Parts: sequence; C-alpha cells; structure tokens
Amino acid sequence: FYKGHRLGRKDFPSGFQFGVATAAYQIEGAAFEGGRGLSIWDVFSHIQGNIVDGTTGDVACDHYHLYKDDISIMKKLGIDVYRFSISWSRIFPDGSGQLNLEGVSFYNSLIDCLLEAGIEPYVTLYHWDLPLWLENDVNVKGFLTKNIEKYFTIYAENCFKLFGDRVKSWVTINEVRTIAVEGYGDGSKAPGRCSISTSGIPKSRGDSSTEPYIVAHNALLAHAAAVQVYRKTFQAEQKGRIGIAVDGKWFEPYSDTSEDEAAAQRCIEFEIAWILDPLFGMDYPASMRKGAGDRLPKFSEEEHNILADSVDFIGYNYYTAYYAKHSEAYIEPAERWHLTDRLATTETSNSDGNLIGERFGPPDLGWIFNCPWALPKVLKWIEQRYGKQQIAKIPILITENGTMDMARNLPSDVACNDLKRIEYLKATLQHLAVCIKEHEYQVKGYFAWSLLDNFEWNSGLGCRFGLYYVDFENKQMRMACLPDCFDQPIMGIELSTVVATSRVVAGNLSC
Ligand code: PNW
Repeated sequence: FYKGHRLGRKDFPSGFQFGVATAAYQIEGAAFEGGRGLSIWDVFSHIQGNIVDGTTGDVACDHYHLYKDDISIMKKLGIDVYRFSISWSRIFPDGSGQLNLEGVSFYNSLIDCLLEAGIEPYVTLYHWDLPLWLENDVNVKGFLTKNIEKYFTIYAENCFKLFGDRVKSWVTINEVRTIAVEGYGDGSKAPGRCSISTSGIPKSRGDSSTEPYIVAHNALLAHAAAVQVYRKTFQAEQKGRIGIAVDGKWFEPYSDTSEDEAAAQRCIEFEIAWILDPLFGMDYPASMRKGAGDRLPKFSEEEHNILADSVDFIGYNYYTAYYAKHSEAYIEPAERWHLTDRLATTETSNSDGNLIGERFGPPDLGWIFNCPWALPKVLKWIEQRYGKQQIAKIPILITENGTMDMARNLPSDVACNDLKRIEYLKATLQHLAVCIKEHEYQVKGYFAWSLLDNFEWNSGLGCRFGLYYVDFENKQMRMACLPDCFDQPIMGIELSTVVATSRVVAGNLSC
C-alpha cells in the first residue's frame, strides 16, 4: 500500500473532510487596529527573551487585511473546511461588556467569504489569546479561578448568536493541556507563570506544582458551560455541533521492562487522558490522583455530569511521539511538576540508542519527530480506553497535524525543497487512511497545520509550518511552497490528489 501508491480521496471514506488550520494571534496581526483589545500574548511576546527570535504577532501574516487572498489560496488547495480561531479581545476588547462591532464585522466577512468559496468554517473560540482585562482582573486571574467560566460563557454565547447561523462546527478550547503545562508549568507560553525561572526568562511567579492542574480544571469547566449554553439555546435551531481540541503525544516505553511500559502508559494518561477522561464521564486518571494527590482538583457530582456529556466530537492535534522512562527522582525545580508527578522522564532515544523518529528543526528547538505510525496507536488507545460504542457516537477529527522547517529563510530556498515536511504529511495521511480502512475508526476529517507560515508562539516567525511560505520581510507576501510540489509526480500523491481532486480551482472571489 505505501510504496508507489497514489493516495487520494478515494482512500478515505466518503464525506471525509480535508482542511487547514490556523489561530488568530498566529496569523491576524493588526494587533492594535480595528478596536481590538490586548491579549496576554501581546504582553508576553513583547517581553524580551520570551520569543526566541524576538518577533511578535503585531503584524504576523497580516491576515486581518489579507484574508481574501488567503481564501483564494484555500480555494486553490481545494480544501473542504477551514479551522480558524476568533480573537476574544477583538470581540470584547475591555471589561465594559460592549461588543466591538469592527471585530464582529471582520469575522462576518471572513465567514461569508469562506462560504462563498465553498469552504466550511470550523471555529475555535479560544486558541490561547486571553483578553488582558481578564488576566488582570483580580477576581478572575485568567484561568486560575472558576470565574473564567462565566466570562467564557458570555463570550461563547455572543459568538453563537452572531455567527452560528453560518458556523456549524465549534471548538471551544484548543489544547487545555498545553495551556496548563506551558502557560503555568514551565512558563514558556503566556501568561508565562512558573515557580522558578530556569532559562533567565523573566516569569511571573506562580506555583507550578498546583497551577497547571487548577487551570486545566477551570478550562474544562468553562468548556462544559459554553457547551451547555449552545445545547440549550442554539443547537436545535442552528443545527451545528460543538467539541473541543486536545493534544498529547504518544509514548513508547524506553525499554521493554514492565517499569518503562507502565511509565509510557502514565505519560499518555498525564497528557491525553487528563483531558479526555472527564469528557468521557470518568474522574481524572488514577495515575494522576496518585501522582498529584491533593494538588489535583476534585469534581463535584454536578460538574462531573456536565462534563460527561459535553462533546459532539473530539478534535485531536497530532504531532509527535516520545519514549518514556521510569524515574522516581524528584525533578527540580518544582516547575517540572509534570515530570515528577508522572514518575517518568521523556526521552528522544530508547535504551538501544534508537531515535524515536527523524527530528525536525534544530536539537534545541525542534520537538517534532517523524512518527506517523503513532497516530493509529493513539486512535486505538482511545478506542480501547473509552469503548467502541462510546467512540462510535463521538467522532474524531484530526484538528491539527504538521511540522516545521526552521531553515527556509529565503524565498529562493522555497521551491519544492521541503521534501522532509512533505514526507511527514504524506506518511501521516497514509497511516490515517490505512487505519481508518482497517479498523473503521470514526475519523471524519484532517486539518493540516498550517495554511501559512505564522507566528509560532515562543518560537517566533522563524519557525515555519505553512503549506504556503510567507515573506515576513516583504509585505507578508504568500508564496506557494508545498502546494507547488503537489503537482509533481513525486508527491503528486497525497496532497494534490487528496486535496485537490474533487474541486475545481476557481478564479477570483466576488465577496
Ligand atoms: C499546537 N505537544 O500546539 C498549537 O495548537 C498550534 O497553535 C501550534 O502552532 C502548533 O501546535 C505547532 O506548534 C501544540 O507537546 C503544543 O504535543 C504542544 C504539543 C502539541 C501541539
């Protein structure tokens, strides 16, 4: 199957949707325009030392102004669906409760234009850009208190009301785990809280042994509350569906000892099951109760019940796998809580010295390894943990998948040089196609991360994930890089056939 096979839409079930994904702060730019209020990322990215190359999302891809160009290139790609996020602080710039109509009209135009292009919008309500006024409000403190639930619900309700006549697929929160661990554990992402500064980066003081658990708990409750509002007030009429997007790496045991096998299971639980167990009506994993003890919040019966029935689908962002090695050492400092509590270390090579997969990016920054074989393992693990029947009712979408290239800094390097990245996308899609066919997994769609090179959070603008190259030095010009390659026989396979077959590339948009 793998060798020489021209993968195409025919290899996926009918109705399977292909798309690309982005997030507001990573692409929009126009940070100080259109009545937008500041978010925690505006502050974080402007603090020296937080972003490796000193860039910010102030302009990013300037998608706020260039969104029509972007819809044209999406049309060229022939995608069915586009996943983007709404910038909360463009809708509610301050604590006054007043809607920013300029922000509303931007998203109205974007949505209308997408629909006109025949592309279905998948909207993420929260992709990490918390309005600064909510971070600074002492009664809210971002996700550190339960009060976030009330504000998130108001924001979500307004989005359903404003856009739900046209948006039929909603993702509440992107990657609760990453928000918790990287925003409050190691502090590498906004709001950059952690116990001790390891890297000389100025961080705001937090308690990394407790905050990630509290934040994830409150984010889950905020998710569930927003879903309740959708179900109660909007779903019957708007006929849409609502879910969440989770991440989490796959872990292979470092060696074949039972200790390392158990360590790998624990790591998967600490990443994937942490968020999914409560959504499938379970408590947090027992390994987490044991590891984190009293620091892990408890669900009241009501909270448990609300969460248990709070997704119409699961979005899973798949990137990479690692090895897990049993370790009982207390890992200093306390911000390494997630390693200490799970009694395991994360390794890139196993006891035989084999790398988990080919590495992308330089050793200090590249965290993605080419492990397409692990995606079927995750899907199988999910089916086994939550049961075939449950999973049959709650379809899965791969809401992100992709990898970076940190070398492509000159436009002249671009043209079709990126065989390794193409290989990664190709291999992941092949594994996905095969496992859906063989195991009848209910996977309904796949979104490549990302449409454009964009602001890759703490890795900045130099870390490129785009199907399209963006020249950040030259008016954010978009250039075909991977898509051009798709028409060549070598990898004409996947994306050209998969993505572009069933749709005619259209001319100009009239919207
Ligand atoms: C995703 N992990 O984050 C985000 O949703 C995107 O905004 C981001 O650009 C993309 O990945 C690429 O980095 C992740 O540890 C962060 O497995 C961490 C993990 C996965 C995804």
